[in-house]
Amino acid sequence: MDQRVLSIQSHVTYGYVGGKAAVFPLQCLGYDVDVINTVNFSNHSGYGRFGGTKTSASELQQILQIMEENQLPDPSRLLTGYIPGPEALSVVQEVAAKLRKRHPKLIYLLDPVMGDSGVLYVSPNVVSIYRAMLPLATIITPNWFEVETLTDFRIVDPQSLRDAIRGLHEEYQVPNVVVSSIPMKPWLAEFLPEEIPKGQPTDLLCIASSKSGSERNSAVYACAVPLIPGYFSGVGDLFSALVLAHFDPDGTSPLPDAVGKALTKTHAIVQLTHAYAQTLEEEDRANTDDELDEKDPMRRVRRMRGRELRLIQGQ
Ligand code: PXL
Repeated sequence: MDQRVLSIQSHVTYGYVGGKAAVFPLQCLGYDVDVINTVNFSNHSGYGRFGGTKTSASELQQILQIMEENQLPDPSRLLTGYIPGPEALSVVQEVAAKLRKRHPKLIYLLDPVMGDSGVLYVSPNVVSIYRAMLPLATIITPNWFEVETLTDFRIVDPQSLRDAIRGLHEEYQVPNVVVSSIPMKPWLAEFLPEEIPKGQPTDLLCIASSKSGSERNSAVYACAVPLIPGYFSGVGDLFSALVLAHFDPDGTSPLPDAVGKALTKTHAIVQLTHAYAQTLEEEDRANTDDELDEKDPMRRVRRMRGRELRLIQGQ
């Protein structure tokens, strides 16, 4: 059977974030991808200068309505990412609810893109809408900060981490929770099963937790990935698309297998990108942003350009 994904996330003309990081990998893995752009920007916001438009709620509604009237085929999988405003997110909530009702076996990966490292980069009003959407999802891929924001929990030790994940499974009825790119903290070692290598202090940890309604406890999987220095945009978008693409709950690729494949491939692309960035002029490959950026905005642009994911070269 043909597999069709509806991908609702941002579009940039130049570079690889949002849909530009997700759609090509999905197509390479054999999916037809229907694309709805939530923003239409020149490049990602890390460049400092970026522009274009956000898709309004009524534009989204028009697109979805005509698709419905034309009886275009429904997707078997849904992927939603960066949706910055509450009105547009409410439209996405409606379409997710409709598809879930029509197709109970719909596989919906919801990436609740809200912020990172304590900074919210969407309207605060989207938080409650995401909470209301969680029961529609099959898999969610929040980062650490997004788990804290959704659950209103500060995660400071193994117990608060367990409580936050349990809350997502039980209060919000999410069967599969994947938290990636967690900076390794000493107390996290305690969270890992004995048989899992603890990795290096510089590793990033990925935790996946899977729970069916009838089970009392979730099954938790963890994997440490070597950290590659520098900030690369779009990595989370690529990772989420690959988790969705590889997830096969009734076959050979349940959650831990899908996450393993997605981690391996995402790591390979970041490695390729890092190796490319190393070939650039010294000042264009620096990994930290310093005060010189203020004096020379083009330097920031060159740094960002050199760190666009090498997705095509790594296909
Ligand atoms: O998830 C990364 C991302 C997606 N979309 C847009 C962005 C970014 C990161 O900067 O600017 C528009």
